[in-house]
Amino acid sequence: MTLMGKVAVVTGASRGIGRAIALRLAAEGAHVVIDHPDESEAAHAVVEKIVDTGGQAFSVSADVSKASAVQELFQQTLKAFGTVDILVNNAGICPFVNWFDLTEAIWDSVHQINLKGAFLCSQAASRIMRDHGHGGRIISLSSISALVGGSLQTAYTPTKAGIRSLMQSLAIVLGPYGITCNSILPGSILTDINRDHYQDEQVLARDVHRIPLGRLGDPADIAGVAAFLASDDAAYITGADILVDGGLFVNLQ
Ligand code: RM4
Repeated sequence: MTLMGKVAVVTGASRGIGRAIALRLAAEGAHVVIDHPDESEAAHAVVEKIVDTGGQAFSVSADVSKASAVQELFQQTLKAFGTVDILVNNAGICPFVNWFDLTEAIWDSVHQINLKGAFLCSQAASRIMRDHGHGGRIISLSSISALVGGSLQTAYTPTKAGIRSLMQSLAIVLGPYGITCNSILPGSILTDINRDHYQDEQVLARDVHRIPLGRLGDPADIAGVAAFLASDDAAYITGADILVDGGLFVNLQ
């Protein structure tokens, strides 16, 4: 129970990695706000799971790419829980698309949600953390794709590199307020974001073969790292990134 009474906002928390992080932070005693794009049923199920196990949580449908929706998200958080201690920027999309088929609309939607969403939420959360004077944690889901390319992810990989860089810059700006800013870089974690992509058995076998630990990651593999970065044990870590990829990145030959 390393997060007893802390208030956490997790974006994109109705499923996948965001859901796993929300459940883990709640298990550590945090009050959790489940942000979701428009998946009320799934988000409510996460809330129910937390409340049924004695935790406190509620869900908000907020498109993180819209400043007004982000303001509303944090207003509802303040109204319900009085502050914000932890922000997890998890919301993200990753359309797998051929470079020559990539449209402006697809590019814009990926950048609006993944990178602009992290900007808007981090600014709103850090204003509250600064004004309340109790420090805080900003944890952003970057990716192994911040470090390497993806032939079908040409709109997506720049956003993940941008998120990692944003955390590095915010670590400088927000350090004086006791707010740490760090990135988690997942490798290939099986979730809805890539489930269709991995329907191709050959693609799945190729990727698993390259992972020294011999399996795709599970959202729970990420949740524990988020809980650590949110805890007092990570008080002196900021501007850092933690690769959670089963060894995929280092396995060149
Ligand atoms: C990650 C990495 C994974 C992919 C997800 C969607 O950055 O590229 O392989 O499945 O994105």
